[in-house]
Amino acid sequence: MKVYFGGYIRGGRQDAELYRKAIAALKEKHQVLTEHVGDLSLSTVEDKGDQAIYEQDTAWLRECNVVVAECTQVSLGIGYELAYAEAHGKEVHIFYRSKETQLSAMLAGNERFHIHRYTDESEILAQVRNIG
Ligand code: 6K6
Repeated sequence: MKVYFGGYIRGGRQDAELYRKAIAALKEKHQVLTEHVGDLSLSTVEDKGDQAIYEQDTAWLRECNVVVAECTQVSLGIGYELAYAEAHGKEVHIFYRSKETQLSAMLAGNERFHIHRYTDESEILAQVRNIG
């Protein structure tokens, strides 16, 4: 399957290493369209420009089969992506550390979303390997 992985970017990159490992686990069985989300070497300031990012990411959201999003950190970009994915009928998996955050009711209350709580890295890696 083609996977769109979404993670927090402009607000901070504190979970980028975790995203990189989750993407690597997904790549054991799937194609991941958004590997840059886990790339710590990429700058969040000098990127390719907002319009190009928006056009590319929405094209990948239309192309993918499944969306996987890590939502422990609050991100407007991910919230937008999840609504866009739902509007396009995509399967959506949301992961978050329930000890650190209370997930927005707009995600937790949506029965079309698959919500996964986890506590540590080994748990999310096992959970993403179960997708598909
Ligand atoms: C820097 C580091 C990695 O990529 C970059 C360049 N910037 C972006 N490139 C591609 N997608 C982006 C970029 N900034 C945000 N996005 C998309 O929005 C990603 O798909 C994320 O899932 C989401 C994060 O939004 P914010 O609001 O946390 O930035």
